[in-house]
Amino acid sequence: PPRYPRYTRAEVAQHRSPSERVWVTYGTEVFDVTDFVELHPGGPDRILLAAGGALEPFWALYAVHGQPHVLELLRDYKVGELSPEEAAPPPADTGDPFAGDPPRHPALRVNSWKPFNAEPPPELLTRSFLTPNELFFTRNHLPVPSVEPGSYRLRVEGPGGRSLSLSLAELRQRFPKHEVTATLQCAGNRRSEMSRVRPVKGLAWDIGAISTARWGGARLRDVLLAAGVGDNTGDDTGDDNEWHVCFEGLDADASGTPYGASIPLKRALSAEAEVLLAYEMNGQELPRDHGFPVRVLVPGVVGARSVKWLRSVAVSAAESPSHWQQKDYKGFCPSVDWDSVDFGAAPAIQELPVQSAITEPRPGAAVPAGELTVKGYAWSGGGREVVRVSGDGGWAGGVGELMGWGIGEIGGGKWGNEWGMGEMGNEWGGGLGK
Ligand code: HEM
Ligand code: MTE
Ligand code: MO
Repeated sequence: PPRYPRYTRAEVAQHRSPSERVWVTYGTEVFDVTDFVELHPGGPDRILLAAGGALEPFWALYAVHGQPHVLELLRDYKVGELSPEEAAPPPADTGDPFAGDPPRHPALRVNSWKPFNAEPPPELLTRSFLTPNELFFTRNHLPVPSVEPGSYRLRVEGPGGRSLSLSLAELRQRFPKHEVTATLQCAGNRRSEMSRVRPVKGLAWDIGAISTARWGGARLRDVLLAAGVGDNTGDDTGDDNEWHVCFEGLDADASGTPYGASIPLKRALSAEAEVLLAYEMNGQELPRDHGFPVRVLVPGVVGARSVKWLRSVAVSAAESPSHWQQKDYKGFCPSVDWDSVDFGAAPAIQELPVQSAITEPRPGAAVPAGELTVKGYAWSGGGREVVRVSGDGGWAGGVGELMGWGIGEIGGGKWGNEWGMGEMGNEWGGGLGK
């Protein structure tokens, strides 16, 4: 058998585009698939998602590759093998507060490593209505805390000094499990496009800081009632003196200050608002990046209020004192800049407005003349149902598979049949087009 040269993963990672050659690994073997990129039945863009790294995580998403003829085809492109020392993971750097962060899917587009902020590539986001957990966008402000589930306790502080301390088992057993399909969106979604109009501070998110999952957990309402919160809590303060529920995470900065946020008590107690203390995401336990073992999930509301790695819940006459409630996640008119901004003068963002974006084709892509399939997502915000999606040519009907961008009708039935209008309306979903 031929002897192949040995390469490190770092060397493979230097080959990510046709101009620098496209290399991938499978097991311990290295392949130069540059000449196959244009021939790929799944299209050149998808194969390039794996360029410079391992094929396995992508092939796990596209099971069509689990056939002998695919591996045979790959064999023709073999150029080397990984060095034996590459089998062992590098030793952890214990001085780094992010050294305990979990492994991540290589398809994620990383906007920042420490803290970890990343979004799925647009083509993968609209591949399925529910975003797979490993592709769900991640927005961390701090290192991911390591939580031992056996000793985890959630502190719940009600009015008048009443409080509860719940283990994970108690949270699961004392309260009925409720499930809800909900889309989370970061307030910064599409900021890179805003920056093209006028520079703005913050992570340069593309269109993927939005994802959808089926969440399972206890209703926050049930837990608050068990802690002695009555439906009339706060009534005596009058309507403009709204009460709040403040959340704290187990993730903290160097001074020990945790991530925190709050929502109005009225929303927390509303049965229709379906606010969860979630411990399941798409039928699995919460992944570490998404708040293991328990997170808040506030459907229809800006992602920032869905506090992950939940440590405490407290009913309060005031909003969360956290930086992220008071000095961030607020909206201002265009004349306000960083010198004139008065955070105290603006309300904290809760519900977000409508959102829709095209995921395929990508801006600037060359497309063949004739009929074109355009894919995208639409989201209503606030839990309202998606009624209509329209574009340049005035078509309308729904986002399913949008045939004929800018001309003709889009079958509204497709939307209805595939995702179900009823389900949308009741369940806070964003409609992810196919
Ligand atoms: C289909 C090879 C990487 C996505 C296929 C097929 C082959 C192939 C032979 C046709 C299979 C069949 O229908 O029997 C390869 C090779 C790859 C690679 C050799 C890497 C060297 C990827 C990656 C992705 C991907 C990284 C996604 C991120 C797809 C999709 C199809 C497909 C979506 C189905 C296309 C369709 O049925 O319309 N690939 N692939 N492939 N591949 Fe790949
Ligand atoms: N909760 C904690 N404890 N720490 C955080 O950094 N980020 C918030 C929110 N909850 C955050 C948090 C923000 S800004 C968003 S958009 C969502 O989590 C993102 O949730 P995800 O990472 O599961 O997508
Ligand atoms: Mo966010």
